Amino acid sequence: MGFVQDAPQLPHPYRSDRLLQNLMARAVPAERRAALEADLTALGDYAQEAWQRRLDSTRSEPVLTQWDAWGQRIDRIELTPAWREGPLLTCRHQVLAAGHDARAGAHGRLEQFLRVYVYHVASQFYTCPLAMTDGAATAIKASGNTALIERALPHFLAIDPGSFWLSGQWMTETAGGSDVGRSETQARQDTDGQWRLHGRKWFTSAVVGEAALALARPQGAGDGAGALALFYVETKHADGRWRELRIDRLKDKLGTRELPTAEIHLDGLPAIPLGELAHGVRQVAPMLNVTRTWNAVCACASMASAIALAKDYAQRRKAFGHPLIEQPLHAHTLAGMQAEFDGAFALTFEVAALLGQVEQGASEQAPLLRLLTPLAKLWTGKMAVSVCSEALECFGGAGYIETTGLPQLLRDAQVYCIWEGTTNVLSLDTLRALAGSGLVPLREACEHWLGDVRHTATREAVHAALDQADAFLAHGADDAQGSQALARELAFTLARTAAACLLARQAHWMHLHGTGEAAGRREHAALERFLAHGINRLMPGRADDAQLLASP
Ligand code: MFK
Repeated sequence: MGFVQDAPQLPHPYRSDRLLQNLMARAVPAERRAALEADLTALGDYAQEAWQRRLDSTRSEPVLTQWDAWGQRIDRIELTPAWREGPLLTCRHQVLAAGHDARAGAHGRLEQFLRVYVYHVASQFYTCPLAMTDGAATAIKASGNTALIERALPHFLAIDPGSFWLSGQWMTETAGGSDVGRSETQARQDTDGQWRLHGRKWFTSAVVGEAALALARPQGAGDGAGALALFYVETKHADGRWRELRIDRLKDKLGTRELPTAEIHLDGLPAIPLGELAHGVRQVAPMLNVTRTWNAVCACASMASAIALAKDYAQRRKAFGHPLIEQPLHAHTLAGMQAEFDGAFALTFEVAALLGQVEQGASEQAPLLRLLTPLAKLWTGKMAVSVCSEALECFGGAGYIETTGLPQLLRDAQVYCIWEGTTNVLSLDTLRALAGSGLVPLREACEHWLGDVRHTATREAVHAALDQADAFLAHGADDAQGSQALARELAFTLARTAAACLLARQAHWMHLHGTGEAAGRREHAALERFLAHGINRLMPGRADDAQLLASP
């Protein structure tokens, strides 16, 4: 047999991840690191085993069986091995509970999301229902509904797999994905006061949860989003049978195929209102902001895997007499991906840290968190697709071959910019977040992050981008249509501006606290390259979209 190429090996996602280790050194208190390191090491071991298992076994997907042999409706879903292992890993390593652990104080969220980052790819998107469970716990806490807090949170935040419950988030209907105000599901009240839900939910990722938060229109309420209410439901009887719901089918999706996303009918499912019987979108917003943070962290995790595999392969694969890593253009391509990723990682974990601070009482940071959350979500979602696509190209034809495990990275990545709000929905949410204090919270944060950083190029680029964004917003006050049309460019500009400051802060910190002569050089190179790609994405004038889209 002729030459056979070595397969790429997935490096340990914690032990070999310098960004992650540097972040821990800077942001996690020394006395909290040992427990976190033990979990990250174990989850990283699991990730490497899972990658090998993926290559060594035939890929499996969830299977829905609706009827048993005797005609009984059962709606049984068989899960993949990684999904069956999910509750144990989640509880043993506190992937979810760590974010709500009062002993961790403001660091809890950061520590939680570091675990999510290492676990995500191996979990086969079991992290999706974990995100929703986390979001549900957060929304229920925010509602102040003590009965539900006592009923659901001990299950959602359990560290014992035997009592752990997953929660879904049931919003999307055939009439409305982004525009949930068109929801048709009705909530009707029995004579004894019990609310029951009737209707159809069109994208329930993942349906296997024991509970869910669902939007529905109370009978007699008017049209529109303001009239929707938010309800808590439990999906199963004590013996495991489904309550008043049917699973119509599992979705046939481009990616995330191990995740059982379903279409369901609610046939009078008992439901408990979280709070007032209106303004359900406002009540579900804390959940959306948490799941959007998960989305950003998981997008980063997918990019980290793709880049790590491409870098590993570049050492193994030779072409034209040299390993790929020694070919200048290949190295330049990889380095560009790495620099963009460094920026995305910095912004995403700043959001994770801020979430913990705001939840622990730093309310002065709330406007900044409100703005950075959609920015991190939309930017990392889009970037994950381009980085994973570029990573596949680094393997040539092998990157296009299913059994290398690589194409799945790209197919899965496409979901990040769709679910939990598309790029455009999140761009419009950015305008909503700016409506209060404009750019003031971001300007102040940029100054704070830059601190005594002396890198003139960063300061100039950041100030220029912020000035242009301010001018855009001032103009937008007179031209709402125009500012909506360019909301995406604005959002990318703001995300990149924040990321540039955070990269500069990290480079400065490494320069001061890193070990060895080269301390901070790698981070400085990432900053320079990131700046070279440009921060400002705003167009110089208003686009004439109507002309371009006019029919012949
Ligand atoms: C592995 C990764 C993990 C990720 C988990 C994956 C789960 C995947 C499953 C799904 O994808 S579930 C479907 C997700 N669907 C969405 O995310 C819906 C997308 N659409 C939006 O986000 C719209 O912007 C929204 C429905 C929120 C807009 O609805 P409206 O009715 O036009 O909202 P409106 O009137 O602007 O806002 C209503 C209230 O909510 C306002 O407050 P007030 O009532 O006090 O005025 C808003 O300020 C507030 N609000 C809206 N978005 C908010 C928010 N508040 C805080 N944060 C936000 N993000």
